Amino acid sequence: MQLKNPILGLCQQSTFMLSAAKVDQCPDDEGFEVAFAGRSNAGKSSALNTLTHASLARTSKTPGRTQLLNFFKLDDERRLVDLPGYGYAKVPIPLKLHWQRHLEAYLGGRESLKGLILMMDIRHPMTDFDLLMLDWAVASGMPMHILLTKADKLTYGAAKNTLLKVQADIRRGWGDAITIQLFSAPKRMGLEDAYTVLAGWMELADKGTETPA
Ligand SMILES: Nc1nc2c(ncn2[C@@H]2O[C@H](COP(=O)(O)OP(=O)(O)OP(=O)(O)O)[C@@H](O)[C@H]2O)c(=O)[nH]1
Ligand SMILES: [Mg+2]
Repeated sequence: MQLKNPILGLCQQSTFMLSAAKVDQCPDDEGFEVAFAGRSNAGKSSALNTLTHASLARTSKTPGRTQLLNFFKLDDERRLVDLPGYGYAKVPIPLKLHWQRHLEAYLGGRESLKGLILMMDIRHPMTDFDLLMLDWAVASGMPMHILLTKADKLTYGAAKNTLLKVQADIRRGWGDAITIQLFSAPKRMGLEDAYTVLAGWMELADKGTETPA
């Protein structure tokens, strides 16, 4: 059977590549990279694991767990990146400053970064960190797609209402280029939409249905 979306096959075969404590430890800045950003505990690692059908990224009940830039290889030119959680109060200040510097250097300087997936806990959307990231994405012309995570924590109706409200706020404040959807890791909700976004950014959208020349 042919996979409808080739990104699925790549995600299923993804492997851990390396952890970088600093920008100069990142893999060569070539090809296509998509980074998963969000406030600490928003569900970045869980979303990444659900999309890759593997337990590649470490998840934790303790916010602030991901403290390195973790790279996952999809193929020779494509990577996903789990970014460290941002804004966790209990992380010591020097470590916070260290991460802020390196995250900013990564986001600002990474040529191969094709898009940013921003995770927001559906029960606490639009934190100060999220607003900063939205501003940054618009100012730098970086494509952004938002996952409202932990949608399983609300009834479907309440989740849908939150989606519509946050979507309207974002359109008003940041324009309609930024897309948004519901997501749940345990329920595996929202996978198809997320794959479509990844495939588009990684220029894989049409290859699966191409007829050979
Ligand atoms: N119910 C539910 N829980 C989730 C979901 N996604 C994540 N969680 C839980 O939320 C907690 C944090 O998830 P992580 O994926 O580790 O969050 P993170 O954003 O990577 O956190 P840091 O790396 O610390 O910044 C864990 O206990 C997860 O099991 C979801 O969709 N539904
Ligand atoms: Mg994490």
